[in-house]
This record gives sequence, C-alpha cells and structure tokens, in this order.
Amino acid sequence: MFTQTIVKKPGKSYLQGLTTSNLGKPDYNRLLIQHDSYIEALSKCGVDVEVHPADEKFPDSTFVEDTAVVTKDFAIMTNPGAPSRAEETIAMEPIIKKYFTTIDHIEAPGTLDGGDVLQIDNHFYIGLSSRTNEQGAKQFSDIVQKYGYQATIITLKELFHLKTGISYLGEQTIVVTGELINHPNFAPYKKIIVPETETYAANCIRVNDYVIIPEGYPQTKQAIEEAGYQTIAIETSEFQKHDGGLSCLSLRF
Ligand code: CIR
Repeated sequence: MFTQTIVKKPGKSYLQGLTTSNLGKPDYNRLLIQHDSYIEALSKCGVDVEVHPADEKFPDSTFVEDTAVVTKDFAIMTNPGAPSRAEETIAMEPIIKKYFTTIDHIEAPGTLDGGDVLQIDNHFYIGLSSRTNEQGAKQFSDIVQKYGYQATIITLKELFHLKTGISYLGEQTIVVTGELINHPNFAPYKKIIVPETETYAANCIRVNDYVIIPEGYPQTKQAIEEAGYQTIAIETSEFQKHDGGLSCLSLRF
C-alpha cells in the first residue's frame, strides 16, 4: 500500500534533455497535459502527490525515479549515471529528508539510476546498464542487505533501464518483455508477457487498487485486466520521446 508520491513538473528545458529514441521532438503543451494526467491518475489511486516545480537547470529532472530509491523502511540517494543528471540528487535529498531520518548514498565512482532498481517484496533486482555500473550496484546491494533485504544483479544487454523491461504488480506477478522474458532470475514469477509490438507497456506501475499503464497498448491492457487488475491508461507519448515511462515520473512509498 502506497500513501505518498513525489513528482516534479517538466520544464521548458525538457526539450533539450537526453534521448536515444527516434520519435521526434516533444510538444511542450502536450507534455504538461500528460504530466497533469499522471498526477490525476496517482490521486485516483488514493496517494498523496507532492508536486514540485520544474527545475530548468536539469532537463531530465521530471524523471525523479532515477534520483532515489525509497521504500517504507529506508531511502537511498542514487548517483545517476548520466553526467548531466548527477546533481539532480542535490535538490531531491531535502525533499526525501522530510520523510526519513537516515538516508544512505551511492557514492562515485559508483553510479546507479533508480530506473535500474526493481523491488519485489523483500528482494531488489539491480540492472547493470549504461547508467548503473558494478560499483553502484554493489553499494546498493550492501545497503539493502543491511536492512534485511536481498539483492540480485542483472546484466542488461539491450534494455535502457531494468524497469524499461519489467514491472512488478504484486501477488508474485511480473509484466515482462524482451531479454527478461526467459531470464532465469525471473523464472519463479507469474508472467504477463508483453509482445514485441508493445514493449513500451512493460513499464507500468501498480499503485494500490490500480495498475497505471500507457495508453495505446491493447494486448498488454487486456492481459493485465484478465489477471484481475483494474487499469488506468494515460497518454505518455511526450515522455516516451525521451526514453521515459510511467515509473520514472514518481517516487512511491
Ligand atoms: C534519461 O535519459 O535519463 C531520461 N531522458 C529518461 C530517464 C528515464 N528514467 C527511467 O526510466 N527511470
């Protein structure tokens, strides 16, 4: 059960942010409308949404998930792997401090993006990606073990972030695509397999009684609903243009 979420509005500088996709330039007005619908969807799930203003100095800072990993028990400030994003944590730390008395940190030369961290109950899976390196993953693993959690490192071959390809819905059920479908570490879970034509929909978020999914992925929507979940579908095209999905846009705890 989540009660609290943190989001940050995208600024005009978003248009100059990082991207590997070939989907064109984001439309700023649509981007703001989509961010508003994201906030609305979270509110419908019954959580408090703490909305922070845009920070124009950091074009990618609306993707707050990459700056921290927050659970009911503890919070870890990351060290984001993209140099232009590393200092996004400076503004985020005081926000997190309101909720947690002690905060752990990933330290250079370790790097880690929150998008590479998937929590399944008391087990964390950490993706090694272009953003998260071995030192960062090892530091993260040591920190969570201190709190009684387990950690497993997953080497990614193609995915941008671990959670680009997998989401946890609860009840031992994952939504999974691409290189992770047959990954031995995820063999024990019940799988909702996202077809290649809908890979982007593998990044979805279970928030209390709902699963928030991106609009436009009918097969994944149907499979999630058939598994017994209620869905809320929202437009995310302008975030997708900059490699962002639904999980990236909030911290949830
Ligand atoms: C970046 O390249 O860092 C952003 N344009 C996208 C970050 C997406 N974050 C996430 O998947 N957690």
